Amino acid sequence: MKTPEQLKAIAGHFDLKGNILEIKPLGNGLINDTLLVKTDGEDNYVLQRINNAIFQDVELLQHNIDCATAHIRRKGGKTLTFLPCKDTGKTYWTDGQEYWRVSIFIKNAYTYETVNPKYSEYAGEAFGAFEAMLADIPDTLGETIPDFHNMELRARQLHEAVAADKAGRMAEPEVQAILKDLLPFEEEMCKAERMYREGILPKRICHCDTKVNNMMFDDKGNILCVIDLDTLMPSFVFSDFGDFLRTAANTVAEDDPAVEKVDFKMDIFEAFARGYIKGAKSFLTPVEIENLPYAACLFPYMQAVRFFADYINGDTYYKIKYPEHNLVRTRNQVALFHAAMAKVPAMKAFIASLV
Ligand code: GN1
Ligand code: MG
Repeated sequence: MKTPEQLKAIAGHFDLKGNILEIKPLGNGLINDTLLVKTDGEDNYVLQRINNAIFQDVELLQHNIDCATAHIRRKGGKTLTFLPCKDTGKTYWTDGQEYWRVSIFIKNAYTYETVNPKYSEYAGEAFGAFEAMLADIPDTLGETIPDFHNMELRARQLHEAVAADKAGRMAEPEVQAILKDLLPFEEEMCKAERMYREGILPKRICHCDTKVNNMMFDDKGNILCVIDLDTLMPSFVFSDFGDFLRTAANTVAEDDPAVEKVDFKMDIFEAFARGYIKGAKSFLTPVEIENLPYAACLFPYMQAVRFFADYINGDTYYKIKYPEHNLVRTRNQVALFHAAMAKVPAMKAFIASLV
């Protein structure tokens, strides 16, 4: 952990206005370290250490973000503002080991861990509009984590984790039971990659981390801006549709140990789908629309596989708060996956009623 003086010195590499009063932790991301920099000036700032073990190409990461935020701003949309580093002009600073960046803290904004149907519809429209806005970006963006939402890769990583059994956890009966529960769905869940190879499913610039808490609202429920742009990259629209519902339609948090309480909320699905199709109708193809119910199942499944593989590997990826945290998350996401699968016919009927 850094001392307040060290943090101040890091923030000092950027052109902040005002004097720094205080630097304290902010939010609850699982990957980067995020801090709030309070100043006596007009703006406060967000200081972040980019986890470069996970985002290994920070240059590409910030290139994507610079291009996307500039494009959104050109179109009159609201987005994050990153400050250039005083020495290099780049939107990050590095000492060769750690990577840091600073953005302007958005005032009077609220983030939520849960949403009601009304906010969910706003969020759907906002994420749809976000993708629509980036649909004609002139720059080439790269994958900041290669094959990030590629289910075939995630499945392979699980199989590798099982084979290596680095943490000796394959001996746990529950681990065996979860594996048995997940495997029969693997092929079906990999269908997006197959459709892509067949040329019937496109990749577009997506956000790829549309968790509820990555969207900022004002006090009236208007969307101020989409945040956490690290995973902005070419992907299937299923990423943004599915990952929002994975967090928003779950009756409980993704790491709630009370699996019996997990359910997939259809009112949230309906509201979000209505908003999303409205925001994204300018570019969505029939194949994309038809497969939105699949996306709603794919993301709990993929997240279950990712948490599970991390548990089997000995917790090397996600931050954990207690030893079984990744196992608890896995159980929760498996339950959500089954709950969503049970609602596929209802989801399909609803989507058909919209288009
Ligand atoms: C990570 O850091 P955070 O919480 O925004 C992860 C997402 C997962 C999510 C699960 C780069 O996001 O893909 O869905 O945790 N981000 C990365 O809560 O792996
Ligand atoms: Mg986040």
